[in-house]
Amino acid sequence: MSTAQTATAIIDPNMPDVPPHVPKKIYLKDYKKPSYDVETVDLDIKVFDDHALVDSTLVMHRQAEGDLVLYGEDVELLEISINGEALSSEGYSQSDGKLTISDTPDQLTLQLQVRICPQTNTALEGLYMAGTGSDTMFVSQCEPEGFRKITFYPDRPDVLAVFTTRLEASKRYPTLLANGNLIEQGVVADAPDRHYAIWHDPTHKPSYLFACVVADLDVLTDYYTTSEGREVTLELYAKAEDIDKCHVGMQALKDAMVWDEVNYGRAYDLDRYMIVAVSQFNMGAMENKGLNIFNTACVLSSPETTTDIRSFNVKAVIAHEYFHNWTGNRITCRDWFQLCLKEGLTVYRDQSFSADHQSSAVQRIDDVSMLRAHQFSEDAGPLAHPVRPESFVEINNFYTTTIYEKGAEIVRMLANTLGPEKFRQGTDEYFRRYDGQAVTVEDFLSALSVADSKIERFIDWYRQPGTPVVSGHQHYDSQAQTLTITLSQQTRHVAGFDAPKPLPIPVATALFAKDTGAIVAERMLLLEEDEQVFTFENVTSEPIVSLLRDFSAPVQLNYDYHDEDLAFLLKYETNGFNRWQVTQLLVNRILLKGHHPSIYLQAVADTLPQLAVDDPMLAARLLDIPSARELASAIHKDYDPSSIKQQREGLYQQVADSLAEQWTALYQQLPIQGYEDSPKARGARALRNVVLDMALTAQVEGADKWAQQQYDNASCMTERFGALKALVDHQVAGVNDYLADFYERFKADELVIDLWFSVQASAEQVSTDDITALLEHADFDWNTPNRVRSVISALTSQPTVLWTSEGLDIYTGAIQRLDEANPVLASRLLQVLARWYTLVEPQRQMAHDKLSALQKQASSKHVLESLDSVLAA
Ligand code: 0A1
Ligand code: ZN
Repeated sequence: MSTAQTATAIIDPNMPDVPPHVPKKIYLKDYKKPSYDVETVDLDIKVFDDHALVDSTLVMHRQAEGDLVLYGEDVELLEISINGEALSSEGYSQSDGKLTISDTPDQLTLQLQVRICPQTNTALEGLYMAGTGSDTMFVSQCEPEGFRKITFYPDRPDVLAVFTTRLEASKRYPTLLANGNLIEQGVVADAPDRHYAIWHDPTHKPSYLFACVVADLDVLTDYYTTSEGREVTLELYAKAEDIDKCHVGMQALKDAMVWDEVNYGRAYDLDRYMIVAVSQFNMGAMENKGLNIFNTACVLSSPETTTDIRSFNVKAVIAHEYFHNWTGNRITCRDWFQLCLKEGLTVYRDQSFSADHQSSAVQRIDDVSMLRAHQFSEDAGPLAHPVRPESFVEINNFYTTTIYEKGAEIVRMLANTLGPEKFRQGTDEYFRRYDGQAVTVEDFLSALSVADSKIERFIDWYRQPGTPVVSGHQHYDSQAQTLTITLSQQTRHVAGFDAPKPLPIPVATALFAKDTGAIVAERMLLLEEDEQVFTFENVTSEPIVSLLRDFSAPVQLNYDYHDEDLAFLLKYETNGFNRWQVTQLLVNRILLKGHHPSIYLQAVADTLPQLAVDDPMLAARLLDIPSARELASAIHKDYDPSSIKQQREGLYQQVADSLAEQWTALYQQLPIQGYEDSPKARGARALRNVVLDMALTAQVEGADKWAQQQYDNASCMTERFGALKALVDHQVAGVNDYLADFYERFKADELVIDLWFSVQASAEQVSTDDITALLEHADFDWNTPNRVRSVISALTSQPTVLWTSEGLDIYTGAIQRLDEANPVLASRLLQVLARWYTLVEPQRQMAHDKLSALQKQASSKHVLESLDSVLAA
């Protein structure tokens, strides 16, 4: 059989021989069905002190021509047999992480025994040991290709099987969990200090959704009855000292279960839903079937230790993982090129859930800020890729904001284009048609197009990289009483892709009467050509136009507004997102185009007092000045971090000074009261922290004391940490005592100590010496991604420090150090440097040299692939 016919043919067979350090690309166009399907898998995982043994029995049948191919990495093969007959080493071949067996029967039972070493697995993929000393646990992480680090397996998402898992370990680890239902447990015969548990998952699932946990954890239990009458036991597992921080997550889980029933008609399908909190985890959380594994930062929450922002994020991540049960698990991806199929749709669903639990305008503002700061800059740089990529070397490098957040924006456009009823009709059809299957983006669009065939035109959004720029102007004809709006679109041509085509862009539009501020017309314009003219009839006087309301498409908008028009919209727009949007436009014009700030300052002064009463959270956002990093993403050449910092600080100072009179009144209007978890209370806390920072900036008399008192009398972490951040950023006298106090109070709580590290590492005045000192602190730990991010990622919020020789040495040094130990994390850190080439000289050359030096040292394909792209800029 030729290799082109095997399952492995997704690796380009035409690739010339390349030096080993240049990783091989895999192409979507080469997709081939696997030659074998797996009906059932029986796993037996025995964990010992310094290794684990994994026995597996796979019942398989042929579904296409080709050899039987299994993937395996860092696994030592001890035994292999087919239909009970042991294979000698001539019976199979092993190379490049693949085990290939030729001339196999159509129906077979494959048995394997392998040895793995979770104790030395620092990559946090496969089965790994988390923790140290007597405080350890074993956890799995299989998405995307981690299962092959547990045993040899046809580890690809289009192979779906029924798993039965036996776990065996010392009784020091009383918690033995795997997917599905617990069917048996007991003591191991001949080894009374060891016990086992057997779990059976009746659903067909790909190996990336497999999970197991061997640990000593407490559990918070609750119950939920689904709309179909199923009694579900809900269990949240955490260390004993953290179990009281699981209530927020448990409530969020129940809320998410109701929400999915009401909004998508989707009920849960097993009798048990488990969540396990682990402190060493590369990402936020993982949706394994019936057994989610969560980074502690995304599941633990209590008012005393968790800020409102993080607590809200906990709820969103719980919902996200729960929603995956239908969008990802029951309907999964045919191959990893389709990652956005599950992620874009699930992010859209979690964003909608969150919007139902706070002001929908604030939710949209936060989602769009994130998209603009991270995804727009990714799309503008050398790591730009389509939402559905066509090739990759290492799929781990594609868990990007493009696939997640831009993917969600596409689903949002589809939902808005269809309207709620048709979108529901379309998603119902998607679930009906593809339940239990591994499918593609085309399948998704084809199901939605049952509701309206124009949906299929959106496929180009999945294929084309780059952020479209929509430009427009208007013409009012007073004779004809018509307003014409001309819109055009342009997308940059990204090397390696076809010339860009015009995309269908929904532009939500409203016309406002200049005299009354009332809306006189509202329409969704669908821009589908390079340029189009839209006419509004019976417009009796020239209106102010508000475009892209609620951010109806992920594009950049250039419209010939006067600053006064924007100030008008801040006053009269009814869409909260667009009110915020105009303040951001004004700020951008001041900072990047030199506009005079007076109109902006006046507009904010006029709006703030009332908004602070009506919607304090929106008021807090209104004072946003885009971060240095977001501003940098709009600069394509000669980016000078110090000049951006200066201008940004200058404008911030002007806002603070010009409203100096108001801060005292506003701060006092928002007194510290007992803790309450409502949108209004969260809004008041957010605004109070912003006002405190403004007051300190304006050197309002007594503001130092407000910060100290807020710290001392805080009712919750949002207040205490807000005060600490203000004390640190403004170097208020006694700040070191406050930092020491914070450390002493919370030193037993890793997540709070992460905050302690990050508030210092991202401080306005931080120096590279400070960063080095933090890295040398006894509590710093390279093996815990949250801790690494609390210093290394925090540094990226101070570009004037990051883009210095010492700053880059620290940052690239961290990547180098993690390259082998944890390549997923190393590569994610590296991707943040992608826009180095926009820097002004001599920083540009210096950044280039440091990245080239890193390239010479790096060895993981994750880091090498990212460096290849990043250096090609
Ligand atoms: N599917 C998860 C994200 C995730 C991806 C990779 C991981 O390990 C390398 C872990 C989690 C989600 O979307 O929530
Ligand atoms: Zn996800």
